[in-house]
Amino acid sequence: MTIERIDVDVTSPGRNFVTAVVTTGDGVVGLGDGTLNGREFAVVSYLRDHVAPTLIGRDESQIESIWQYLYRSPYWRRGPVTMAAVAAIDMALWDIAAKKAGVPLYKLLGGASRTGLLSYAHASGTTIEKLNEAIHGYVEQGFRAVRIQSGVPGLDQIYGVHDSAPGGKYEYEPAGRTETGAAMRPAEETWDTAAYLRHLPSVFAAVREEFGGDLRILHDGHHRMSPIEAARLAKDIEPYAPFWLEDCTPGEDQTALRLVRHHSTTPLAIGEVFNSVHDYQTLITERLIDYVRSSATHAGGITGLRQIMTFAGIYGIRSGFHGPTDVSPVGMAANLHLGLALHNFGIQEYMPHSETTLSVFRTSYRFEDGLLHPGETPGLGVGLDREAASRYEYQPAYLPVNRLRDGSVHDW
Ligand code: EZ4
Ligand code: CO
Repeated sequence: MTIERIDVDVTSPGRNFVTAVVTTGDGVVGLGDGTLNGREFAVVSYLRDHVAPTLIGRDESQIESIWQYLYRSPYWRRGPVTMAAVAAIDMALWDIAAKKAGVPLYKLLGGASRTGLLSYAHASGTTIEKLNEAIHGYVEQGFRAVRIQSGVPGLDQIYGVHDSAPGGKYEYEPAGRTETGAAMRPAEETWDTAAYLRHLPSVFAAVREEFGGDLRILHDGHHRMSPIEAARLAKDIEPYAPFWLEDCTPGEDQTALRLVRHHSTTPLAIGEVFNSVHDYQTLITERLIDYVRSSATHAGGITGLRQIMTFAGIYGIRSGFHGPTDVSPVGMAANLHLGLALHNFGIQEYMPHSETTLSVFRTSYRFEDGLLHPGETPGLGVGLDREAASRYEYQPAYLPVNRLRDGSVHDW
């Protein structure tokens, strides 16, 4: 059969999502996530204006060939916009292939290598007490791993740090909506690396004391440290046996991690902003990381992410796929099917979507006893209620800008 039509849906049920809806001549529909937080319409245009017209009439079962066509042929390769667009098509084609085969997608990717995917939750608190309260909430839900982010004395607002809402809701939304109207601009936050480095080891100490040695504890540095600052933090938290330190330095500077490695045995994870296997070349061959942080959505789909994981596997490096709310339920399902099949799976980030999001995207993945499972529905196992989706209009929203105390723009 052939691809008959490609629609690109934009909807905002709680946050913005971009979804490719690919329909074949025999009426099978596949979904792919192309959401790029804060740059949504760049991907929409790439898909509508430059990709969809070139794919109509092609054999939708030629997933690898279409991936290579979209990657190699346009001359301009890689980059977050291009690779999110490639991802959206790739996921939709895998969804169609598995639906046609009548199997959940993981069975086409080699079948299950495990019974479920170890997952971690996001716990945060403006104080250590509030943070511990949030961790208790997640442990009670069955999580065996948590990412801990905490307030820092002297800093007002830190990205990803919120106290739990009453009623045990621990959600936060990465992209904030501020300054509406003509002056629509991202929020601004003030950052101080020295204050953070002084405070964070005491947070790790307190959490270990409260929860003992079994709980896996992760932390995200959001690319804010220089190599020498990152080395110091990795060394200072090492006694508390972190599961990983994520994004300690700006991602594109691959050799920065050599210095961190020289000073510490704290496991390192990086890559949520990467979009191709080439971004990992030095990191993987020099064994500078322990976990790959990419998601199918931002790394060229299941085909692109599988390339990265095959390469990583040769060096014993495992997955830790990105799973924030800006990876749509479709993208999350793609991560889960691949994770279940991979030999070198490590851990999966799990930031549950809001009820509003899940009323538009109907998922069949499940979370039980600390583990995620993609479910047994044929394909990716996610349905999009396009009627409901059309009622949620796009809302401009951005990640905050990060500045140092002197007003200079800082990494992130
Ligand atoms: O900042 O998803 O590990 N998770 C993260 C996220 C990212 C956002 C970017 O869109 O760092 O919160
Ligand atoms: Co991160």
